[in-house]
Amino acid sequence: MKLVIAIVQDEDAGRLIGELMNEGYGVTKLATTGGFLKSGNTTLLIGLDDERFDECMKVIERICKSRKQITSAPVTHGGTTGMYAPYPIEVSVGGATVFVLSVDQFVKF
Ligand code: 2BA
Repeated sequence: MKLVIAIVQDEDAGRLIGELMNEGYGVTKLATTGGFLKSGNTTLLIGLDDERFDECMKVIERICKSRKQITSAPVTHGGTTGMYAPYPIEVSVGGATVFVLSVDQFVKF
């Protein structure tokens, strides 16, 4: 069994969850915040059997789109973080950032 942790953009989350649920996956949605942009994104926890892993990754890849975003760059000045440079930068966010973990044990009470 595996646990897929997928960080996706909010814009894609609803459709991705719908599709995964239709396909019979169990999904938990967490409201999360990206450390760099400091804006909201969505993290999905998906526990699945190994045989379903490839199919799940294909669904994520198909639905989650990469988008450009303009932001002011967070900078560090003399150990002080969280200040912003006065010029905008363009970053490419997502499709999806996916971590895959092997699950030792899965228990439901
Ligand atoms: P954020 O941390 O808000 O990052 C948004 C996008 O900003 C990133 O897109 C990347 O293109 C850019 N970016 C991030 N850190 C940067 C830096 N130090 N300098 C320049 N540009 C930077 P993605 O790579 O697609 O990441 C989307 C979101 O996935 C991230 O949002 C974060 O929430 C998560 N993420 C990405 N890599 C991660 C990792 N190694 N561990 C945990 N979460 C991660």
